[in-house]
Amino acid sequence: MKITNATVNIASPGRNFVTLKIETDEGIYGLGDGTLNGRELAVASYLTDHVIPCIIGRDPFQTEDIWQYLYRGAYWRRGPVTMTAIAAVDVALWDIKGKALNTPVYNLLGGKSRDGVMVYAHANGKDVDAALEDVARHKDLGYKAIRVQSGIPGLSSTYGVAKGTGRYEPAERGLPHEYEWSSELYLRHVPNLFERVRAEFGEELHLLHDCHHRLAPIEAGRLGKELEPFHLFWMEDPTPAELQEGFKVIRGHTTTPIAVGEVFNSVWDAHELIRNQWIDYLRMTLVHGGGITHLKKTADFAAMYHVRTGFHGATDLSPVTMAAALHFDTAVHNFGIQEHMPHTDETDAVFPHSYKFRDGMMYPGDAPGLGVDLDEKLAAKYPYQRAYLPVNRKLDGTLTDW
Ligand code: EZ4
Ligand code: CO
Repeated sequence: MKITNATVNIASPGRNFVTLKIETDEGIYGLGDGTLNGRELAVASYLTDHVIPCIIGRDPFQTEDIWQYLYRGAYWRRGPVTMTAIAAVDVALWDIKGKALNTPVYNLLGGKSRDGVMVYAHANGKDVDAALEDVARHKDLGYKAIRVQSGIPGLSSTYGVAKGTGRYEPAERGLPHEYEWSSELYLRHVPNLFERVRAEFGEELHLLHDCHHRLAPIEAGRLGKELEPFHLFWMEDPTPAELQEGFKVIRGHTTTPIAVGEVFNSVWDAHELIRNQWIDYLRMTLVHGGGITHLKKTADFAAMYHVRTGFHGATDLSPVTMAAALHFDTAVHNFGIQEHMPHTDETDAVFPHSYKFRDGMMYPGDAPGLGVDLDEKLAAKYPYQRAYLPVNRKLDGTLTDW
């Protein structure tokens, strides 16, 4: 089998997505997600101008050699644009393999290790009462694990909380919007939020929280310690992770489990975190972490250090990534949990898929390959729209981590 053609589709059904379609001489094609939130066109160009010309004529079954060719062969290694482009190719090739062998991708990764994949939902509200209502709503939908974020008294807006009555979507149309931040106000508020959630819902629900890289390590240590009575499933991205040793400080102060890495793109972003057992869950996922080929090796390495997977699954990860993640989660032994932020109806219509949600769990379905498609005619009705993630400023105007 040979790769004969590859095309990049850029569409905005509810939000922007970049999708790679790789075609073969046997009529089988595969899909890969190349969406990098707020930087979509850079990946599209990397694919169209630099990657696609190099893969035409190759054997699509050679996922290992093609991965090495695009990684080592580029000389310039790593980085989110490069690794997202490599991931798009890699995932599309696994899709082709599954279709060619007439089997779901999970069977190529070790087969089913579990019947279903536990997912967590996002609950949020402008204040604690509204957040509690949203937790109740998600519990009624069947979720067994729920991430809780709420507005912070004294701040006009914050990460994870919907602005109006609509759903929360981090990227906003136009140029970057500016948000306010104060770690002091945040640290004062969050323990109260979780005290109220546990008092109302008891111990059974798994509770998660995303600090979204805003704290210094010692502040994160304090928060983790104060959250201990509420038994969180995890505290996510407590501090920016360029300095991997920062997590040693956090670990020294709290038993609240730590998840990190939705912005990672290589095992080298996490190898100190993993081998020193400073984290419990790794969030680096297929689309930004070099695809199935690199994540499988990373997950196997993490397993030796009791680190489990907790894949990023926000709306900027397209249904192609969601499908691929569910196959991976079904097969990999050290699966922990999968994030689930449902896509809009427009997105779901452009990407018909066989995965399903039922009673707090998701299932990849048994279609050959990934079980997801791209309706190119419908996608053409939704042209790309410029959108960015917000930026964050402290109350005195200093730019800080969003
Ligand atoms: O901010 O996906 O845990 N989920 C998250 C997301 C990220 C966005 C960035 O593109 O942190 O909301
Ligand atoms: Co996050």
